[in-house]
Amino acid sequence: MNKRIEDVLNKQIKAEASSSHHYLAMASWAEVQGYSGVAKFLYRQSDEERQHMLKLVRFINERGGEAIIPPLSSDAISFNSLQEVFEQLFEHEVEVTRSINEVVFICLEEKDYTTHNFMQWYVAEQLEEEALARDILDKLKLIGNDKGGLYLFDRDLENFNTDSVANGGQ
Ligand code: OFO
Repeated sequence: MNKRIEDVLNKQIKAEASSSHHYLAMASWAEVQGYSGVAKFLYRQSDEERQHMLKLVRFINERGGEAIIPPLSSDAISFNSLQEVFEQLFEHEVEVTRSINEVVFICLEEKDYTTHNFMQWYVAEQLEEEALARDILDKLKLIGNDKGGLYLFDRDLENFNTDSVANGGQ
């Protein structure tokens, strides 16, 4: 496998692993705060990001490269509010979109059309995930500190079906 492609895909593995890990921390925080719907949504998002990572691991290994599973960062992850959780989630998604675009750019530079084709799934997925994150954040901004609004928000996320947004590449 082309070394430059292998390196940039391994960088993408790290980005997906980091998303999964952060969303897990967010889910656990939300659960402790009593936001069970938000927690359910975030646990599922975390699982999906792990699937995105695994899809890359298998792709690299099957094509003769070597996937690198990154170590966990020792940085503490903490949140003070639901709004902060979803601000961080949105920023994460924007960063992941940027890094996917970089992979696609390098695929074209290296004329690796197989990997370019493989990455199109991520491009489409990321478009939806970023839009969803922006939408959720906008809603939270409207709700502000209104307790009734936050209650309904939590209930909405409880029933949110992310399968239409992403199925983790399965
Ligand atoms: Fe992996 O799709 Fe979002 O980050």
